[in-house]
Amino acid sequence: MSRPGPFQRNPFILVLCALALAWSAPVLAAESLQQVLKRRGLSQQDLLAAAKTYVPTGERDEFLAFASGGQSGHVIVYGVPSMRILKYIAVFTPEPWQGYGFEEESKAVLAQGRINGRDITWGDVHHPAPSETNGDYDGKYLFVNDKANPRLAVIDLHDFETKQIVVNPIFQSEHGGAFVSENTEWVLEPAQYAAPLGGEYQPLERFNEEYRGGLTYWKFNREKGRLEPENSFSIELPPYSQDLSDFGKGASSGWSFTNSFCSERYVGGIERGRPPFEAGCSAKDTDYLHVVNWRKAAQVAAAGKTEMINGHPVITIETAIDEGLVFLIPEPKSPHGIDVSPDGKYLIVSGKLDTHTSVFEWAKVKALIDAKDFAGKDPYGLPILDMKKSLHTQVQLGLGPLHTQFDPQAGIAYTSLYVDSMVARWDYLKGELLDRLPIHYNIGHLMTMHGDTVKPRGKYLVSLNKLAIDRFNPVGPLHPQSHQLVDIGGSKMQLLYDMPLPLGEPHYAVAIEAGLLKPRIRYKSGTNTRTGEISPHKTRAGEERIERDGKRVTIHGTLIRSHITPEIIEVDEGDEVTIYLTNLERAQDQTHGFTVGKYNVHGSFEPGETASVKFVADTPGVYPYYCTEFCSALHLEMQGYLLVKPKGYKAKVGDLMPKEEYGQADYEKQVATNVATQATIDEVVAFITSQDYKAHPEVVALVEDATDQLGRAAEAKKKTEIEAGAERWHSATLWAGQWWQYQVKAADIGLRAKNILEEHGATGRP
Ligand code: RUQ
Ligand code: CUA
Repeated sequence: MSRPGPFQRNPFILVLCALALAWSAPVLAAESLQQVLKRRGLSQQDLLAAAKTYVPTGERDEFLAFASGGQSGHVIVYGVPSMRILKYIAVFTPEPWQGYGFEEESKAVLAQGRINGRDITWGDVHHPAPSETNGDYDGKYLFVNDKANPRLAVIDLHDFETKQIVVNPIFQSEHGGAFVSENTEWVLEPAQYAAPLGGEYQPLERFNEEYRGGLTYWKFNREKGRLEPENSFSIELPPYSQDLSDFGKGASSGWSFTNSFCSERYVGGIERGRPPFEAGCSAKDTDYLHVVNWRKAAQVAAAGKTEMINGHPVITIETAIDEGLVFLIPEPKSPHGIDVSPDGKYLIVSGKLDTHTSVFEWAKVKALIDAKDFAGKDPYGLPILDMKKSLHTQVQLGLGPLHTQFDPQAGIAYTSLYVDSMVARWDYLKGELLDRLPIHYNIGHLMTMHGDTVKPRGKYLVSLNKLAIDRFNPVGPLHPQSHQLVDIGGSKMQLLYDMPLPLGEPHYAVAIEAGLLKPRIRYKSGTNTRTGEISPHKTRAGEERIERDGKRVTIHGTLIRSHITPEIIEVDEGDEVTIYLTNLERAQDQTHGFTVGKYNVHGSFEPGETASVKFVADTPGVYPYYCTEFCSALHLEMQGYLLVKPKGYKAKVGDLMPKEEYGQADYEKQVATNVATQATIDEVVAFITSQDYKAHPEVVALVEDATDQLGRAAEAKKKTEIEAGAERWHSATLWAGQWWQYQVKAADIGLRAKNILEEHGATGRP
C-alpha cells in the first residue's frame, strides 16, 4: 500500500500550486470587442442577437422549455433564452444515467405501460402539457403522450421524474394529447387512426360500421399527482382521425375542441391498385372540428350512461347526440392545430392544405348550438353547424399554416407556415397579417412563453423545425433536430439563435416561467422517489446488513462520500440478489451511481433516495462494483467486491488485513495533518459565520452538509482514539486517515460556501 505524499493529500497546497502556475503564464493582450467581431466575421446584428441570448456564467434562464423528445420517448428540458439543455427526463424509454428502467422502482413505472403483456420500451412523444391553475401554468406537473402506443405519462415537476404511465384502454393509436383543462381536472387524449374500440379485429370492409375514433378524458387527482383510470371516461366518435385539441377557457370554459383529418373515411391500399391514403384523405375541402361539452359529458359518464369496453366507460355516439355533447363544424381540410385564444373567445384552425387560417367565434358557435340551428347531420347523426355562421374571419397567412400561439397583446398571434417555412405574426381580431419571418426549415409547432395559456408572456418564440438541412456541421445523413429562437419583443421579429437537438423529434414544446418551478434538491431520507413514499428498505448509517433466506440474498446498504457500505458481498452461484441502497447525503448535487459490472445493473441515487437493483448471480466470478458518479476526491475508491462463489466451492478465507504496516510514527504524522486541517476548517467556519450566510439558502445547505461531515469526522476520531489507546497503531493510522477524509469533505464544502458568499458579494445576486 503506497501512501500519498503531502502534496497529494493537502488540497490547500494544491490550490496554491495552481495559483503559482497561473502567475507564471505569459501575458497576452486582451482582444477588443471590435477585434473579435472582425476575426469571427460577426455583424452588429449578430452581436445584438448574442447579447439577447447570452446568459452570463453563473446566471440562470428566464424560462424553462419542455420539449417532447419524439422517438426517444423522453422529454427535453432547456433554458430560454440561452437554449442550454438542462435535462432529459426519461419517460417511456429506459435511461441508464437516471437509473430509469434499471432500478426496480422505476421498472415498476415502465411496467405500468405494458400492453398486451408486452414491455414497450420506447414511445413517440408529441405533446407536453403543464398542469394549470385558472388557465395558467402552475409549475407542478407535466403530462406527455405516446402516439404509437396510446399512453399518457405524468411527470412530477417537484423532482422532474416520471411517476405514472397509463395505457389508453380502447384506442390503437392517438396523437392529440396531452391537453389539460383550466384547473387540470381532466387530461384529454384523443385517438388518431380509427380502429375498432377495445382492440378487436374487424375487416377494413367494415370501416364505416365498426371502426371508431374517440376522446378519452383522464381524471387527474392533484393531491396524489396521479391520473385515475377508475374515474376516467371516453366519448365514442366517428372514424374521422381525430387530431390535436384544446380545452376551452374563460368564455368557452367547460368545452373542448378537437379537429380531424380524413373525415372522408378513406381506406388506402396502394398495393392493391387503389389511390393511396394521401389522395383519398384529402379529397374533400373540409374536415370536422369537434365541439364537445366535456363538463356535461363528465356528468353523463358519472350518471353511468355509458357502455363498458375493456372495463372502461364509453359514452356512445348515440348518447352523445341525445345528451347534446358533440357538435361538428366544417373546417378547412387537413387541419393540424386548434388553438383557443387566451380569453377563450376565438378558436383558430389552420388547414395544412389551405392558405387560410380560420378564426371561429365561440359566441357564434354557442348561439347556434343553443338555438339548435344545425346545417345538417353527419352519417352518424351528429349535428353539423354552418361553417360560415361560425366564423369570425379567415386570413391568408401563407402556405401550409399549422399551429398558433399567442402574445400578451390582445388579438396578436403567431402561426407556423410549414410550406413557406415562415412564422406569421398577425391579428386575429382584425384579420390582418403583420409580419413574417423566414425559418430554416419547415416549421412544425411553435412556442411562445406560456403561449397557450390565459396569460401569454411574450418575449420569445421558439420555432420547432422539421428539417435542419444545412444549418449545422454535418454529422451524417441523420441530421439533428433544429429549434430557432426568435425575439418577439419588438415590432419586427428577430431570429436570435439556432439550437440543434440530437435526441428525437420534438413535436411540441411549452415554456414555463422559471420562477414557477421549485424542484427539491434532496428527498426525505429513504424516499422511493417513484411512489413518493418512504421505502420500507430505507437504511440508516450503521443499519447496513446482508441477509440470506434460502437462495435469496438481500443487501441493505448505504452510499456516502466516498464509500459504499457494504464493501464486500459474498454470494453463491445462482443466488437471487437484491441490493437496496440509500444515499445518506443531504447535500445539493451529491448523487451516487451504482453498478455491478457484467450484470446489467445500474442505479442512480439522489440525496435521500432509496432504490434497488436485482439480479440472479448466475455466473461465478469476481465482480467489482462501484459508484458511477464522480462524486468526490476519493470517488474511484467508492468501490466494492461482489464475490460469486462457484457451486460447491469450499471457503479457505484468511484475514483480510493480515499486514501490520503502519506504526506509531505514521499514526502521529496523520494526527498532526488532521490537527492542521482542523485549523484551516476553523478559519473557513469563522469566515462563513462572520457573514450573513443564512440569507443564502444554498450556503445554508452547504453548512448543513459540512456539519454532517464534521459529525462523521468526530465519530472516526473516536474510533481512532480507541485503537490508539490499545496501541493498535496500524488500525489507528487507517482510522485517523478516515477521520481526515471526513475533514477534507467538510473543508471542500466549506470552501464552496465561502466562494458563494464572496461571489454574491461581487455580483449582488441574491
Ligand atoms: S405534431 S407539426 Cu403536434 Cu404531433 Cu404538429
Ligand atoms: Cu459516489 Cu462516486
